Amino acid sequence: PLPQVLDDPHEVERSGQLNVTKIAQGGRKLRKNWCPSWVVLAGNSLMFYREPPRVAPSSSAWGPAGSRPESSVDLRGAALAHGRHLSSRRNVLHIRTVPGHEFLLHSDLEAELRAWHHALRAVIERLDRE
Ligand code: I3S
Repeated sequence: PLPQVLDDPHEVERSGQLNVTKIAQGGRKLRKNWCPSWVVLAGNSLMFYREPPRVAPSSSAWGPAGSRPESSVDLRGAALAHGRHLSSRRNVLHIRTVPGHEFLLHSDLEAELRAWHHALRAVIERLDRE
């Protein structure tokens, strides 16, 4: 199914290149597989694309034109934490969604990861109030 954001476009809160690994699916632990990903935060969704968009990101062009994200998660009720206990890497965030999907997000750039942390926290807090 298409993410809700396509029917009801929200402004992109943040997008950028991160290293991502899923570490659990529906509460079941997975083996780490770090991959670079173009990550987009919009509406109630965090979306993962294989490649960055070919056009400059804007509110109307936030993914590779005409393409769907490789995967997408609903951030309603999600838990956000530092991921330092889950990785030897620096600058890691841990996200756990209500259905028990867990992701680690990593950047070599500390400021970049901090900005993602703030943006994700703001969206999750907004969704908590809705
Ligand atoms: O938490 P882990 O299992 O020590 O994570 C490392 C492993 O997944 C490793 O893969 P193999 O077990 O297939 O060799 C990865 O290459 C590492 O990147 C993982 O650790 P970091 O600390 O990078 O999250």
